[in-house]
Amino acid sequence: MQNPLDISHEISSALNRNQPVVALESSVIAQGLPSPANIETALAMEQAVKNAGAMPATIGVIDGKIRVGLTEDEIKKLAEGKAAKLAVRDIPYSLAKKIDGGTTVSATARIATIAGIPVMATGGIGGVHRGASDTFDISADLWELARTPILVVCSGAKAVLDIHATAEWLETHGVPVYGYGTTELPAFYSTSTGISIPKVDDADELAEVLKLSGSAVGARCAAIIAVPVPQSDEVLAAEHIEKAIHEASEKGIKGKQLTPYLLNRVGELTDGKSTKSNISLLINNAKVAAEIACALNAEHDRRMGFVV
Ligand code: PSU
Ligand code: MN
Repeated sequence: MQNPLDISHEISSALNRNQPVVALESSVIAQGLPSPANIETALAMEQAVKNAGAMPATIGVIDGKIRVGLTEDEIKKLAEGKAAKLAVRDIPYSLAKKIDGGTTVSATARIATIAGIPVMATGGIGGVHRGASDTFDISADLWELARTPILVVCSGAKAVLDIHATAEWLETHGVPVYGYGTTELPAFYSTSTGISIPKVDDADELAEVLKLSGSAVGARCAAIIAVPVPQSDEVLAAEHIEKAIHEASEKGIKGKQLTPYLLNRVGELTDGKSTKSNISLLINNAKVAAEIACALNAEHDRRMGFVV
């Protein structure tokens, strides 16, 4: 049987030469953003990674292959509105049945780790949904983060979630969350949750902490790097979010449809302001992820004695 993991030539040679690579998820292209903003944002995220000196590897499933390093045409294909939303458990079936799909944080984290890419970027991770004590709706992202050693650069958990319950879940499962220049867990479109997190000032300081995660406590899980949305694009959308959640429950929307429905509906209710904020934080997170990937590489080179 052929290996279903298909890493582009450019990315595998970058990894072999130990150059910085950043993995990017594609559920945000397939389900998270409206068209054509989804294609524009995916390409802008790749460009932001390149501008910061790293190589982007957007991950998705196309024609029965897990592609690490989607081409522009493949990104466009996932953006057409027909692609599936793929968490880790959905990948084998999508490969066997040749169902094209965008990978969520959970699937992207797992695939990136198998491919040897230590850093990924997204907008906001999935988490504990409001009302989860009745619905049990907790994103597969969380379990994956508890068992997959990758850095996830994001703006916290998505604002439509129960952020406090999500933060508790991460604490219980030992997944560290570091604030990138902030002492407060951001809330996706907005910067404030009142939840305190340890702050790192820059990529070099983070690289030092991560080195100690391995050497001091043998950490085997992910680390979340929480980056606030750029201030000029912050949106306070609490009432619109409540309304969207209420409508979703009235319409019986649940399961994997819920998050895309809420993001889209909040976008409509805020006249596109939340979508603009989402795009801004996605591009900024891609840039920060690249800076971190470069700092981790420099740290690695120092340890290997290449740089004194
Ligand atoms: N970040 C965004 N937009 C998105 C997502 C993240 O700015 O659409 C996606 C990620 O792929 C994440 C998924 O894994 O939403 C969570 O979906 P769920 O709550 O169904 O697990
Ligand atoms: Mn869910």
